[in-house]
Amino acid sequence: MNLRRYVANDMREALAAIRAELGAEAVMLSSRKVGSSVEVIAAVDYDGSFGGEPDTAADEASARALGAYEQAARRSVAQAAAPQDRAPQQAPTPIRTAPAQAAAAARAAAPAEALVSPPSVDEGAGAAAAAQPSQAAAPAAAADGPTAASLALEIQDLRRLLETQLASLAWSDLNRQAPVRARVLRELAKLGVDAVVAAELAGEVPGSASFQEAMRLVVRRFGERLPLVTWDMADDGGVFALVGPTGVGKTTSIAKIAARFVLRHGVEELGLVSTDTYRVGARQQLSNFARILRAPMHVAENAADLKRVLDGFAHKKLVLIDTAGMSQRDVRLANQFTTLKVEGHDVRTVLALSAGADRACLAEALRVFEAAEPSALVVTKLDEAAALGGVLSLAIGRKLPIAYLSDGQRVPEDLHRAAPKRFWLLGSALKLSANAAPDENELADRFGHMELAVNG
Ligand SMILES: Nc1nc2c(ncn2[C@@H]2O[C@H](COP(=O)(O)OP(=O)(O)O)[C@@H](O)[C@H]2O)c(=O)[nH]1
Ligand SMILES: [Mg+2]
Repeated sequence: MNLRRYVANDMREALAAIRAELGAEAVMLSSRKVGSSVEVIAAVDYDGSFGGEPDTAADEASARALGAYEQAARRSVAQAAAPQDRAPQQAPTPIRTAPAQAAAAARAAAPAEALVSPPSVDEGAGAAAAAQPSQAAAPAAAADGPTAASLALEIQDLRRLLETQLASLAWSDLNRQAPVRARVLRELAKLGVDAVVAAELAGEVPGSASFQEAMRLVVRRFGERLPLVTWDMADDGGVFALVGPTGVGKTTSIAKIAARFVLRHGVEELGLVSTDTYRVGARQQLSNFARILRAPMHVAENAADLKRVLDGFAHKKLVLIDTAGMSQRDVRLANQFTTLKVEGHDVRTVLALSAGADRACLAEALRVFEAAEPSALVVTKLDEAAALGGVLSLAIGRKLPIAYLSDGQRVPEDLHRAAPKRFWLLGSALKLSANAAPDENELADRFGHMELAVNG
Protein backbone atom coordinates (compact mmCIF):
# COMPACT_ATOMS: atom_id res chain seq x y z
CA MET A 1 0.00 0.00 0.00
CA ASN A 2 1.31 3.44 -0.96
CA LEU A 3 0.20 6.02 1.59
CA ARG A 4 0.20 9.78 0.88
CA ARG A 5 -0.82 12.86 2.79
CA TYR A 6 -2.33 15.86 1.01
CA VAL A 7 -3.02 19.30 2.41
CA ALA A 8 -5.24 21.58 0.33
CA ASN A 9 -7.42 24.62 0.73
CA ASP A 10 -10.57 22.54 0.49
CA MET A 11 -11.77 19.02 -0.09
CA ARG A 12 -12.30 19.57 -3.80
CA GLU A 13 -8.72 20.68 -4.31
CA ALA A 14 -7.45 17.73 -2.26
CA LEU A 15 -9.49 15.23 -4.28
CA ALA A 16 -8.26 16.73 -7.55
CA ALA A 17 -4.64 16.42 -6.38
CA ILE A 18 -5.17 12.82 -5.26
CA ARG A 19 -6.81 11.89 -8.55
CA ALA A 20 -4.05 13.59 -10.54
CA GLU A 21 -1.26 11.89 -8.62
CA LEU A 22 -2.63 8.52 -7.52
CA GLY A 23 -5.33 7.97 -10.15
CA ALA A 24 -8.97 6.96 -9.92
CA GLU A 25 -8.22 3.83 -7.86
CA ALA A 26 -7.02 5.93 -4.92
CA VAL A 27 -8.71 5.33 -1.61
CA MET A 28 -9.27 8.15 0.80
CA LEU A 29 -8.45 6.87 4.30
CA SER A 30 -9.11 9.95 6.38
CA SER A 31 -9.75 13.64 6.20
CA ARG A 32 -9.66 16.38 8.78
CA LYS A 33 -9.51 20.13 9.09
CA VAL A 34 -6.04 21.50 9.91
CA GLY A 35 -6.41 25.23 10.56
CA SER A 36 -8.02 26.63 7.46
CA SER A 37 -6.85 23.70 5.28
CA VAL A 38 -8.01 20.14 4.76
CA GLU A 39 -5.67 17.21 5.30
CA VAL A 40 -6.41 13.98 3.48
CA ILE A 41 -4.61 10.66 3.84
CA ALA A 42 -5.00 8.66 0.65
CA ALA A 43 -3.65 5.32 -0.52
CA VAL A 44 -3.29 3.27 -3.68
CA ASP A 45 -3.00 -0.55 -3.76
CA TYR A 46 -5.24 -0.53 -0.74
CA ASP A 47 -6.21 -4.09 0.16
CA GLY A 48 -9.15 -3.22 2.36
CA SER A 49 -7.67 -4.56 5.58
CA PHE A 50 -6.48 -1.65 7.63
CA GLY A 51 -4.60 -2.86 10.68
CA GLY A 52 -5.80 -6.43 10.13
CA GLU A 53 -9.16 -8.06 10.71
CA PRO A 54 -10.99 -7.03 13.84
CA ASP A 55 -9.77 -9.58 16.37
CA THR A 56 -11.42 -8.34 19.53
CA ALA A 57 -15.04 -8.04 20.48
CA ALA A 58 -14.65 -4.26 20.64
CA ASP A 59 -13.24 -4.09 17.12
CA GLU A 60 -16.02 -6.28 15.77
CA ALA A 61 -18.65 -4.16 17.44
CA SER A 62 -17.02 -1.02 16.11
CA ALA A 63 -16.88 -2.44 12.61
CA ARG A 64 -20.57 -3.38 12.87
CA ALA A 65 -21.45 0.11 14.05
CA LEU A 66 -19.39 1.58 11.28
CA GLY A 67 -21.20 -0.44 8.66
CA ALA A 68 -24.37 1.49 9.40
CA TYR A 69 -22.53 4.69 8.72
CA GLU A 70 -20.63 3.71 5.67
CA GLN A 71 -23.46 4.37 3.30
CA ALA A 72 -24.21 7.78 4.75
CA ALA A 73 -20.54 8.68 4.82
CA ARG A 74 -20.13 7.56 1.22
CA ARG A 75 -22.97 9.85 0.27
CA SER A 76 -21.49 12.85 2.05
CA VAL A 77 -18.04 12.12 0.61
CA ALA A 78 -19.58 11.93 -2.85
CA GLN A 79 -21.13 15.30 -2.13
CA ALA A 80 -17.77 16.67 -1.06
CA ALA A 81 -16.31 15.49 -4.37
CA ALA A 82 -19.35 16.54 -6.40
CA PRO A 83 -19.01 19.64 -8.53
CA GLN A 84 -20.90 22.35 -6.65
CA ASP A 85 -19.70 25.38 -8.54
CA ARG A 86 -17.39 23.57 -10.94
CA ALA A 87 -17.52 23.83 -14.75
CA PRO A 88 -19.49 20.88 -16.22
CA GLN A 89 -16.55 19.53 -18.29
CA GLN A 90 -14.64 18.86 -15.03
CA ALA A 91 -17.01 16.11 -13.92
CA PRO A 92 -15.10 14.07 -11.32
CA THR A 93 -14.26 10.38 -11.36
CA PRO A 94 -15.70 9.14 -8.06
CA ILE A 95 -13.08 8.12 -5.55
CA ARG A 96 -13.64 4.74 -3.95
CA THR A 97 -14.65 4.88 -0.31
CA ALA A 98 -13.05 2.75 2.36
CA PRO A 99 -14.06 1.88 5.92
CA ALA A 100 -11.47 4.30 7.23
CA GLN A 101 -13.06 7.02 5.18
CA ALA A 102 -16.28 6.55 7.07
CA ALA A 103 -14.30 6.77 10.30
CA ALA A 104 -12.77 10.02 9.15
CA ALA A 105 -16.23 11.30 8.42
CA ALA A 106 -17.34 10.16 11.86
CA ARG A 107 -14.39 12.06 13.35
CA ALA A 108 -15.67 15.30 11.84
CA ALA A 109 -19.07 14.91 13.48
CA ALA A 110 -19.76 14.96 17.21
CA PRO A 111 -20.79 11.46 18.39
CA ALA A 112 -24.26 12.52 19.53
CA GLU A 113 -24.91 14.36 16.28
CA ALA A 114 -23.61 11.42 14.29
CA LEU A 115 -26.58 9.40 15.44
CA VAL A 116 -29.12 11.75 13.98
CA SER A 117 -27.39 13.06 10.88
CA PRO A 118 -24.91 11.56 8.42
CA PRO A 119 -21.32 12.34 9.36
CA SER A 120 -19.69 15.27 7.59
CA VAL A 121 -16.30 15.33 5.89
CA ASP A 122 -15.74 19.04 5.68
CA GLU A 123 -17.80 22.07 6.45
CA GLY A 124 -19.29 22.26 2.98
CA ALA A 125 -20.23 18.62 3.02
CA GLY A 126 -21.40 18.95 6.61
CA ALA A 127 -23.88 21.59 5.60
CA ALA A 128 -25.04 19.45 2.68
CA ALA A 129 -25.29 16.40 4.91
CA ALA A 130 -27.32 18.27 7.49
CA ALA A 131 -29.92 19.00 4.82
CA GLN A 132 -30.23 15.26 3.99
CA PRO A 133 -32.92 13.06 5.52
CA SER A 134 -31.20 11.34 8.41
CA GLN A 135 -32.60 7.83 8.45
CA ALA A 136 -29.48 5.88 7.42
CA ALA A 137 -28.10 5.16 10.89
CA ALA A 138 -31.24 4.91 12.97
CA PRO A 139 -32.76 1.69 11.54
CA ALA A 140 -29.42 -0.13 11.73
CA ALA A 141 -29.00 0.94 15.34
CA ALA A 142 -32.50 -0.27 16.16
CA ALA A 143 -31.89 -3.62 14.43
CA ASP A 144 -28.61 -4.25 16.29
CA GLY A 145 -30.11 -3.14 19.54
CA PRO A 146 -27.24 -1.10 21.06
CA THR A 147 -28.11 2.15 22.74
CA ALA A 148 -27.17 5.50 21.25
CA ALA A 149 -24.56 6.03 23.95
CA SER A 150 -22.83 2.68 23.38
CA LEU A 151 -22.78 3.26 19.62
CA ALA A 152 -21.21 6.65 20.11
CA LEU A 153 -18.59 5.12 22.42
CA GLU A 154 -17.81 2.39 19.90
CA ILE A 155 -17.35 4.95 17.15
CA GLN A 156 -15.11 7.01 19.39
CA ASP A 157 -12.99 3.92 20.13
CA LEU A 158 -12.73 3.11 16.47
CA ARG A 159 -11.80 6.67 15.65
CA ARG A 160 -9.02 6.57 18.24
CA LEU A 161 -7.77 3.27 16.89
CA LEU A 162 -7.65 4.62 13.33
CA GLU A 163 -5.97 7.83 14.39
CA THR A 164 -3.29 5.87 16.22
CA GLN A 165 -2.74 3.65 13.18
CA LEU A 166 -2.52 6.60 10.84
CA ALA A 167 -0.15 8.49 13.13
CA SER A 168 2.06 5.44 13.30
CA LEU A 169 2.03 5.11 9.48
CA ALA A 170 2.83 8.79 9.02
CA TRP A 171 5.68 8.53 11.53
CA SER A 172 7.24 5.50 9.80
CA ASP A 173 6.79 7.30 6.48
CA LEU A 174 8.79 10.25 7.79
CA ASN A 175 11.48 7.90 9.15
CA ARG A 176 11.83 6.31 5.71
CA GLN A 177 11.70 9.46 3.61
CA ALA A 178 13.43 12.00 5.85
CA PRO A 179 15.51 9.98 8.34
CA VAL A 180 17.59 12.95 9.55
CA ARG A 181 14.52 15.04 10.30
CA ALA A 182 12.88 12.10 12.11
CA ARG A 183 16.04 11.57 14.18
CA VAL A 184 16.08 15.27 15.09
CA LEU A 185 12.46 15.00 16.25
CA ARG A 186 13.41 11.95 18.32
CA GLU A 187 16.21 13.93 20.01
CA LEU A 188 13.92 16.90 20.66
CA ALA A 189 11.35 14.56 22.23
CA LYS A 190 14.11 13.28 24.55
CA LEU A 191 14.78 16.89 25.53
CA GLY A 192 11.09 17.19 26.41
CA VAL A 193 10.53 19.86 23.75
CA ASP A 194 6.88 20.48 22.99
CA ALA A 195 5.73 18.84 19.72
CA VAL A 196 4.74 22.10 18.01
CA VAL A 197 8.06 23.80 18.77
CA ALA A 198 9.94 20.60 17.80
CA ALA A 199 8.15 20.42 14.44
CA GLU A 200 8.97 24.09 13.76
CA LEU A 201 12.64 23.54 14.59
CA ALA A 202 12.88 20.32 12.56
CA GLY A 203 11.22 22.16 9.68
CA GLU A 204 14.25 24.45 9.49
CA VAL A 205 16.65 21.56 8.83
CA PRO A 206 17.71 21.52 5.16
CA GLY A 207 17.02 18.23 3.40
CA SER A 208 20.74 17.76 2.65
CA ALA A 209 21.98 18.20 6.26
CA SER A 210 23.75 15.40 8.10
CA PHE A 211 22.41 14.48 11.55
CA GLN A 212 25.27 16.34 13.30
CA GLU A 213 24.73 19.47 11.20
CA ALA A 214 20.99 19.28 11.79
CA MET A 215 21.37 18.96 15.59
CA ARG A 216 23.84 21.84 15.73
CA LEU A 217 21.39 24.01 13.83
CA VAL A 218 18.37 22.94 15.87
CA VAL A 219 20.08 23.46 19.26
CA ARG A 220 21.35 26.87 18.15
CA ARG A 221 17.90 27.92 16.92
CA PHE A 222 16.28 26.59 20.11
CA GLY A 223 18.69 28.70 22.18
CA GLU A 224 18.13 31.79 20.02
CA ARG A 225 14.37 31.50 20.35
CA LEU A 226 14.47 31.16 24.12
CA PRO A 227 13.10 34.47 25.50
CA LEU A 228 15.05 35.74 28.50
CA VAL A 229 14.32 38.84 30.57
CA THR A 230 16.98 41.53 30.46
CA TRP A 231 15.86 43.46 33.56
CA ASP A 232 16.61 42.48 37.14
CA MET A 233 14.04 43.20 39.86
CA ALA A 234 16.87 43.38 42.36
CA ASP A 235 18.40 46.31 40.41
CA ASP A 236 15.59 48.01 38.54
CA GLY A 237 12.87 47.72 41.19
CA GLY A 238 9.09 47.90 40.62
CA VAL A 239 6.04 46.20 42.10
CA PHE A 240 5.93 42.47 41.40
CA ALA A 241 3.48 39.74 42.41
CA LEU A 242 4.58 36.13 42.24
CA VAL A 243 1.79 33.75 41.20
CA GLY A 244 1.84 30.03 40.52
CA PRO A 245 0.74 26.60 41.73
CA THR A 246 1.12 25.53 45.37
CA GLY A 247 4.60 24.59 46.48
CA VAL A 248 6.50 25.66 43.35
CA GLY A 249 8.67 27.99 45.43
CA LYS A 250 7.01 31.42 45.23
CA THR A 251 7.70 32.46 48.83
CA THR A 252 11.25 31.08 48.71
CA SER A 253 11.92 32.93 45.43
CA ILE A 254 10.61 36.19 46.95
CA ALA A 255 12.95 35.70 49.91
CA LYS A 256 15.87 35.13 47.53
CA ILE A 257 15.08 38.20 45.36
CA ALA A 258 14.51 40.31 48.50
CA ALA A 259 17.83 39.23 49.98
CA ARG A 260 19.70 40.09 46.76
CA PHE A 261 18.01 43.47 46.68
CA VAL A 262 18.83 44.28 50.32
CA LEU A 263 22.50 43.43 49.73
CA ARG A 264 22.59 46.04 46.92
CA HIS A 265 20.19 48.77 47.99
CA GLY A 266 19.59 48.38 51.72
CA VAL A 267 16.42 47.35 53.47
CA GLU A 268 14.77 50.82 53.50
CA GLU A 269 13.98 50.52 49.81
CA LEU A 270 12.12 47.20 50.15
CA GLY A 271 8.48 46.39 50.95
CA LEU A 272 7.02 42.90 51.33
CA VAL A 273 3.33 42.02 51.08
CA SER A 274 1.54 38.73 51.63
CA THR A 275 -1.91 38.17 50.15
CA ASP A 276 -1.69 34.53 51.18
CA THR A 277 -4.47 34.56 53.72
CA TYR A 278 -5.83 31.07 53.10
CA ARG A 279 -3.15 28.78 54.43
CA VAL A 280 -2.25 28.65 58.09
CA GLY A 281 1.44 29.40 58.41
CA ALA A 282 1.76 30.78 54.89
CA ARG A 283 2.22 34.40 56.01
CA GLN A 284 4.40 33.18 58.85
CA GLN A 285 6.91 31.88 56.31
CA LEU A 286 7.25 35.31 54.66
CA SER A 287 7.19 37.19 57.95
CA ASN A 288 10.07 35.00 59.18
CA PHE A 289 12.12 36.00 56.13
CA ALA A 290 11.08 39.64 56.64
CA ARG A 291 12.23 39.50 60.25
CA ILE A 292 15.62 38.07 59.28
CA LEU A 293 16.05 40.86 56.69
CA ARG A 294 14.47 43.46 59.03
CA ALA A 295 12.20 44.45 56.15
CA PRO A 296 8.63 45.75 56.59
CA MET A 297 5.96 43.22 55.71
CA HIS A 298 2.18 43.70 55.57
CA VAL A 299 -0.70 41.35 54.97
CA ALA A 300 -3.44 42.31 52.52
CA GLU A 301 -6.72 40.42 52.79
CA ASN A 302 -8.58 42.09 49.93
CA ALA A 303 -8.24 44.65 47.14
CA ALA A 304 -8.82 47.63 49.43
CA ASP A 305 -6.15 46.37 51.86
CA LEU A 306 -3.69 45.85 49.04
CA LYS A 307 -4.24 49.36 47.72
CA ARG A 308 -3.69 50.79 51.19
CA VAL A 309 -0.47 48.76 51.67
CA LEU A 310 0.86 49.69 48.21
CA ASP A 311 0.04 53.38 48.81
CA GLY A 312 2.07 53.12 52.01
CA PHE A 313 4.96 51.52 50.07
CA ALA A 314 4.78 54.09 47.25
CA HIS A 315 8.26 55.45 48.02
CA LYS A 316 9.89 51.99 48.03
CA LYS A 317 12.07 50.98 45.10
CA LEU A 318 11.02 47.31 45.17
CA VAL A 319 7.77 45.82 46.43
CA LEU A 320 7.28 42.06 46.29
CA ILE A 321 3.83 40.51 46.69
CA ASP A 322 3.54 36.88 47.74
CA THR A 323 0.25 35.26 46.67
CA ALA A 324 -1.74 32.34 48.00
CA GLY A 325 -0.43 28.88 47.41
CA MET A 326 -3.55 27.00 46.48
CA SER A 327 -4.77 24.52 43.96
CA GLN A 328 -4.75 25.63 40.33
CA ARG A 329 -8.38 24.62 40.16
CA ASP A 330 -9.42 26.67 43.18
CA VAL A 331 -12.14 29.15 42.27
CA ARG A 332 -10.69 31.65 44.74
CA LEU A 333 -7.82 32.16 42.32
CA ALA A 334 -10.09 34.36 40.24
CA ASN A 335 -10.60 36.72 43.21
CA GLN A 336 -6.89 36.87 43.72
CA PHE A 337 -6.20 37.95 40.14
CA THR A 338 -8.75 40.74 40.44
CA THR A 339 -7.17 41.82 43.71
CA LEU A 340 -3.81 42.16 41.98
CA LYS A 341 -5.14 44.86 39.64
CA VAL A 342 -4.72 47.84 41.92
CA GLU A 343 -5.70 51.31 40.85
CA GLY A 344 -2.78 53.71 40.72
CA HIS A 345 -0.13 50.94 40.91
CA ASP A 346 1.60 49.08 38.13
CA VAL A 347 1.68 45.56 39.58
CA ARG A 348 3.49 43.18 37.26
CA THR A 349 2.84 39.48 37.76
CA VAL A 350 5.54 36.87 37.41
CA LEU A 351 4.58 33.21 37.08
CA ALA A 352 6.60 30.63 39.02
CA LEU A 353 6.70 27.18 37.45
CA SER A 354 8.58 24.11 38.55
CA ALA A 355 10.93 22.73 35.89
CA GLY A 356 10.21 19.29 37.32
CA ALA A 357 6.50 19.41 36.41
CA ASP A 358 5.43 17.29 33.46
CA ARG A 359 4.07 18.75 30.22
CA ALA A 360 0.42 18.34 31.16
CA CYS A 361 0.95 20.06 34.55
CA LEU A 362 2.82 22.94 32.95
CA ALA A 363 0.15 23.45 30.31
CA GLU A 364 -2.61 23.35 32.95
CA ALA A 365 -0.74 25.84 35.19
CA LEU A 366 -0.24 28.18 32.27
CA ARG A 367 -3.88 27.92 31.26
CA VAL A 368 -5.05 28.82 34.77
CA PHE A 369 -2.50 31.53 35.57
CA GLU A 370 -2.75 33.20 32.16
CA ALA A 371 -5.67 35.12 33.73
CA ALA A 372 -3.11 36.92 35.89
CA GLU A 373 -1.41 38.13 32.67
CA PRO A 374 2.15 37.19 33.68
CA SER A 375 4.91 39.19 32.05
CA ALA A 376 7.73 36.79 32.92
CA LEU A 377 8.59 33.37 34.38
CA VAL A 378 10.60 32.17 37.34
CA VAL A 379 11.65 28.58 36.70
CA THR A 380 12.14 26.76 40.00
CA LYS A 381 13.43 23.35 41.11
CA LEU A 382 15.88 23.00 38.23
CA ASP A 383 17.87 20.78 40.58
CA GLU A 384 15.00 18.26 40.64
CA ALA A 385 13.97 18.32 36.97
CA ALA A 386 14.28 15.20 34.81
CA ALA A 387 13.90 17.19 31.55
CA LEU A 388 13.94 20.88 30.73
CA GLY A 389 12.52 21.01 27.21
CA GLY A 390 8.94 21.26 28.50
CA VAL A 391 9.36 24.46 30.45
CA LEU A 392 11.74 25.96 27.89
CA SER A 393 9.44 25.29 24.95
CA LEU A 394 6.55 26.71 26.94
CA ALA A 395 8.54 29.95 27.29
CA ILE A 396 9.21 29.89 23.53
CA GLY A 397 5.67 28.90 22.53
CA ARG A 398 3.95 31.49 24.74
CA LYS A 399 6.66 34.15 24.30
CA LEU A 400 6.96 34.37 28.08
CA PRO A 401 10.50 35.44 28.93
CA ILE A 402 12.32 33.73 31.80
CA ALA A 403 13.52 36.13 34.50
CA TYR A 404 15.09 33.84 37.13
CA LEU A 405 16.21 30.28 37.60
CA SER A 406 16.09 28.57 40.97
CA ASP A 407 18.09 25.41 41.60
CA GLY A 408 17.88 24.79 45.32
CA GLN A 409 16.54 25.87 48.69
CA ARG A 410 19.38 28.12 49.84
CA VAL A 411 18.52 31.81 50.23
CA PRO A 412 19.79 33.69 48.29
CA GLU A 413 22.52 31.58 46.63
CA ASP A 414 20.23 29.30 44.63
CA LEU A 415 18.60 32.00 42.52
CA HIS A 416 20.14 33.16 39.23
CA ARG A 417 19.21 35.67 36.59
CA ALA A 418 18.29 33.73 33.46
CA ALA A 419 19.76 36.18 30.92
CA PRO A 420 23.43 35.12 31.28
CA LYS A 421 22.46 31.43 31.54
CA ARG A 422 21.20 30.75 28.01
CA PHE A 423 23.90 28.23 27.17
CA TRP A 424 23.97 26.75 30.63
CA LEU A 425 20.24 26.07 30.24
CA LEU A 426 20.73 24.45 26.85
CA GLY A 427 23.65 22.39 28.16
CA SER A 428 21.59 21.19 31.15
CA ALA A 429 18.65 20.34 28.92
CA LEU A 430 20.92 18.31 26.61
CA LYS A 431 22.63 16.56 29.52
CA LEU A 432 19.29 15.48 30.99
CA SER A 433 18.04 14.27 27.61
CA ALA A 434 20.85 11.72 27.50
CA ASN A 435 18.90 9.68 30.08
CA ALA A 436 15.58 9.80 28.27
CA ALA A 437 14.35 7.27 25.71
CA PRO A 438 10.85 7.86 24.34
CA ASP A 439 9.48 4.78 22.57
CA GLU A 440 8.36 4.71 18.94
CA ASN A 441 4.63 4.63 19.77
CA GLU A 442 5.00 7.76 21.85
CA LEU A 443 6.89 9.44 19.00
CA ALA A 444 4.24 8.44 16.47
CA ASP A 445 1.58 9.79 18.82
CA ARG A 446 3.46 13.09 19.18
CA PHE A 447 4.49 13.72 15.62
CA GLY A 448 2.36 11.43 13.44
CA HIS A 449 -0.60 13.83 13.57
CA MET A 450 1.43 16.84 12.59
CA GLU A 451 2.00 18.55 9.32
CA LEU A 452 5.65 17.63 8.78
CA ALA A 453 7.39 18.43 5.55
CA VAL A 454 9.22 15.37 4.32
CA ASN A 455 11.52 17.23 1.93
CA GLY A 456 13.82 20.08 2.96
N1 LIG B 1 14.88 21.57 45.49
C1 LIG B 1 14.33 22.79 45.46
N2 LIG B 1 13.40 23.13 46.39
C2 LIG B 1 12.87 24.36 46.33
C3 LIG B 1 13.23 25.29 45.33
N3 LIG B 1 12.50 26.42 45.52
C4 LIG B 1 11.72 26.19 46.61
N4 LIG B 1 11.94 24.95 47.10
C5 LIG B 1 11.30 24.29 48.24
O1 LIG B 1 9.95 23.99 47.89
C6 LIG B 1 9.10 24.05 49.03
C7 LIG B 1 7.94 24.97 48.77
O2 LIG B 1 8.41 26.29 48.59
P1 LIG B 1 7.51 27.56 48.86
O3 LIG B 1 8.37 28.76 48.60
O4 LIG B 1 6.87 27.48 50.20
O5 LIG B 1 6.41 27.38 47.73
P2 LIG B 1 5.10 28.24 47.46
O6 LIG B 1 3.94 27.45 47.96
O7 LIG B 1 5.04 28.39 45.97
O8 LIG B 1 5.27 29.54 48.16
C8 LIG B 1 9.99 24.54 50.17
O9 LIG B 1 10.41 23.41 50.91
C9 LIG B 1 11.18 25.17 49.46
O10 LIG B 1 12.36 25.12 50.24
C10 LIG B 1 14.23 24.90 44.36
O11 LIG B 1 14.60 25.63 43.43
N5 LIG B 1 14.72 23.64 44.46
MG1 LIG C 1 4.08 30.44 49.65
